[in-house]
Order: sequence, then structure tokens, then C-alpha cells
Amino acid sequence: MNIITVATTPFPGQKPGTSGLRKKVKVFSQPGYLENFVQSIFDNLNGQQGKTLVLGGDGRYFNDVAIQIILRMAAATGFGRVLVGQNGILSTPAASAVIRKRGAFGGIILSASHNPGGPDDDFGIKYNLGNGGPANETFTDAVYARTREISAYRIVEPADIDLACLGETHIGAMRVSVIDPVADYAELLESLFDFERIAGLLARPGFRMRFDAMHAVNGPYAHAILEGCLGAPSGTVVNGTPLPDFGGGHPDPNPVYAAELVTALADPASGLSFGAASDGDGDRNMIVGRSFIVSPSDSLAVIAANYKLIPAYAEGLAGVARSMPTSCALDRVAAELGIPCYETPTGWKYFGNLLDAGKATLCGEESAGTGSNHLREKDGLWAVLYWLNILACRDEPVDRIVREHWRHFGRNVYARHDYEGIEAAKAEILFAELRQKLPTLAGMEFVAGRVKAADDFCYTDPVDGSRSDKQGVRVLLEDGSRVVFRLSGTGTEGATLRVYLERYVADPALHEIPVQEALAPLVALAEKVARIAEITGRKVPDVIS
Ligand code: G16
Repeated sequence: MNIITVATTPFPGQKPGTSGLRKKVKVFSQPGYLENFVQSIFDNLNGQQGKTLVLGGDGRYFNDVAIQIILRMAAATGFGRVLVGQNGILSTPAASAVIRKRGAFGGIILSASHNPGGPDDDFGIKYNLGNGGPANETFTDAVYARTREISAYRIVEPADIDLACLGETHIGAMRVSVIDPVADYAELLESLFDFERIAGLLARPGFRMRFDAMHAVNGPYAHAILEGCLGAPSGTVVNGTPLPDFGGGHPDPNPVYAAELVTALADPASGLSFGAASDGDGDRNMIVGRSFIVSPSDSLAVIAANYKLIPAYAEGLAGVARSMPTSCALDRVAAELGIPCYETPTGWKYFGNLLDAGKATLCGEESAGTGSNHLREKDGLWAVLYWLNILACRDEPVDRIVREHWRHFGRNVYARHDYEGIEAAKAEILFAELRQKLPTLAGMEFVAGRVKAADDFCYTDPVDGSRSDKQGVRVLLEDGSRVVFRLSGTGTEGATLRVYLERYVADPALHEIPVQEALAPLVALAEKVARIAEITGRKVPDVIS
């Protein structure tokens, strides 16, 4: 095996965001760009020689090219074996499952998640540790530092591996095993849920579900698990073939980008009673009932409240965790169960320590991610099976389950407003002003109520004591309502401002007030405090979810 050392110079801006490095394909395909980043990851590993690396992605444009390069670089850095998904496919949760089950040293996942794919769209890469979870900030900071001083990368000669065929081959001394991307993951899910009962539900004449894979990675997983293992009628999974450009769609399971599914569930003629969707890399989920969309924060709270129905969790939850902007509905469930509820910054990587230390069993985020200690990634199909297991046991429609949850715990009315692709300089001005105002806000009166406190969220990890600052500006009102401002860490164009709005409504008589009406005073407060329209020129958000 001939290892070639190629001289290179740093590319600016290779700083991993909320979940790895995400850039346009055009940026990633510059000669040396991917190589520099991968070498910077490898330069920060210690002891990988002879060990196993897991490699795969969501099948988006450039996935195939990147995998061949990474295989050759993995051989040059001394990995003993790479487990790569057939056709380069591994959903993010499946990659986490394979890393954990096979005791791999780590993994590289190629995805830009819910962002669109294609020659003009997005690509991404991240490194996961041996626990199956995304590397922490200390590691990603070190990778970034390395990208700024890199002068050479190491690669072996071209050796295009046929990823279409399952089986073993070699690059020099390194074994390359092309594996079934679904098997390990499906086996894990089967060990958590009551498959027999779910299969019974799917066979009931009055029950019909649709899973929209959005032409993204979960197609093969959903076909195998829902229609294969669980016997759902064929046709249950739609848009089930992964395409490099997701069929031109935006693989983000929210009411805007998965509108077709929402419309179908609102049409009685469709006969559908349950709908679900997942994103580009299969870790996000959306749950839809008849004319009823379950907000991700509510979904998380319902999942936690119904843990007794699920075989894997029935014995009890050690604790639960949510990202800071996620609604406090989960906290109310935790309080009733008498278990801790941890509040972390946005980013699944922050749950890793809590899960590893056995402090949390379930966790989730407003950004449509839910998961548990079975993996160290959020898991789209896991959430769908969890809901199916609940439905199979309770024999009630989705909307009734959520409404009963509200009646019992009160409703945390919630919405997220996204202003996409605003000029980065304008976003900076907005946050600089906002941060400057923070000390003056407490005690101020707005139509929405009086401000109790205002701060910039900072987190100290209860396991290793590491600290993360500036994780979102919070304006907290005396009645428990909140407005949170954050910049997305996953966008690739300009800046995306996220404004999270939440109001707690205890009185069941008020639970059906339209969300936007209930939150209008908070929207006004957000505008007054942050001057969004004035600074960015945007009068309305691009996406409300
Ligand atoms: C990633 C992280 C999530 C996080 C989300 C936030 O999701 O894995 O834990 O909640 O980003 O995105 P943003 O910074 O844009 O608000 P994904 O699904 O893109 O990997």
C-alpha cells in the first residue's frame, strides 16, 4: 500500500456547527477541501491504528465521491477495518447503532441532515465517538484548530471500492466490509418495542398509516421495518427511494416541507389515521394525527408520560433531558414522575454525557428530534415506533392522546419562527444589540407580561464540568412564558434567526385557541426587544413550525 503525502494549505471557515461541518457541495468539492477536514479529524484521534471505523451517509449528492476519498484516507491513517453501508448508505441513527454494536473506534457520517441536496445544495460531515454519539465541543474545536494550520494530508492510491455488493475487500492492509445498512438497527428497534402489538395495530381494518420518507435515507429502513418486520401494507411508505437530491424537495419533516402528508391526514377520504415523516439522514421525525400535527415538544412530553407502555422503558426513567429552546412540557411530566429534567444547549452532542452516565433515559429537542439511551443520536423511526406502540396500547387517536395530555399537565403553547438566509452582518448587529439590552429587561412590562429575567443561556455539563456559553438569549416572563433568540448552527447560507415562543396555558377551556393567537403578545415582545423587522428587513418569518 503506497501512502501519498499531499501538500495542502488551510481553507478558511472549516468550523463545525451544531452538528458537524455543513457547506455547499461546491465548497466541499474543491480539491483538498474534504481531505483537509478529514485529515484534521484523524490528526485529533489517538490510537486508531488497527481499529474499526464506521462510514456511511444519507446518500445525498457527493456522498459516493466523499466515501471513496475517506476510505483511502482511513487506510493511510492506519484503521484496520472500515464498516461501510451498502451503496454508502447509513442513516445517522443506524450509524450510531453500528458503532455501538460492533464496538467500533468511531464513525464518520456524511449528511447535511434536513438541508436540501444536489450539486447546488448542501453536504456535511461529522465524526462520532466510540459511544456512537457526536464528538463533543472540545474535539470539534480541536479539529477546527487543526484545519487552520494543516499543511499535508495522507491518502493511498485510488482504489475505487464497489459499494453495491455486500462483502469484504481490502485497501492495502485495511479491510473494507460493505454491510447491510438496516440489519443492526432493525434488530435494536425490535428489542425495544412490542412488535407483535404494533403489527396487530397495523393489521386493524380501521387503522391506516402513511410514512413519508421524503426521498431520503429512511426509505429502505421504513420499508424493511414497517412493511417488512411489522407487516404494514405495501404502499404505507411513500417517497421511499433515497435520491441524491431528495427529488428536489427539502427533506425537513415540518408542516411546510411535509405539507403533502399533512394534507393527506386532513382529508377524510384518505382513510389515514396516523402519519409520520423523517428527514434527510433519518434522525428527525414528525408525527401527524387526523387533522392534527403533534409539535415536537409535545411529542417528547407525551413519549415521556407514556413510558410504562413501552417494554424497554417500562421499569422506569432515570431522568429526561431537553434542549433549552424546547418547551417546558417535558419538565411538567418529569416533575410528576419525580425524576430530574436536564436543560442542555441545542445539539444532540450535549445529551451524550447524560446518557452515558445513566442520568437521562429519554431526551429530545424542539427541532423534531427524540431519542433515548438506546443510541447516542436522535432517532426518527424510533419515535414513530414509540408512537405506534402507544397507539397500539391505548387504542385512541393521536389528537385525543395529546389533548388528554394537555388536560392533565396544562398546555405549553409553542411555536418557532425562522428567518432564513438573512445577512450575517445584520444578524450580528441584532444579537449585539440584544445582548446589550439584557441587563435592562428584568422588570419591564409588555402586553405579554412582566419580564422576570433575561440572560444568555450558559450550560455547565453536570458530568464533566465543561462549560458552554452564549447558547441563546432568553427573555423569561413572570407567568412562565418565554421568548428565546438563537442563530441556527446548521444553515449554510447567511444566518438563520430562530425565535422560539412559549406560553403556558393551564385552563383546558383555552387549549384550543389557535397557536398564533395565543402567542401574538410574545411575537410583539420579540419584535420590540430584538427589532427584527427593522434590522433584517423581514416582516414575517419564512417558516413557522
Ligand atoms: C442538528 C443537531 C440537533 C439540533 C439541530 C439544531 O440537527 O443534531 O441536535 O437541535 O441541529 O439546528 P439549528 O442549530 O439549525 O437550530 P440535525 O438534524 O440538523 O443534525
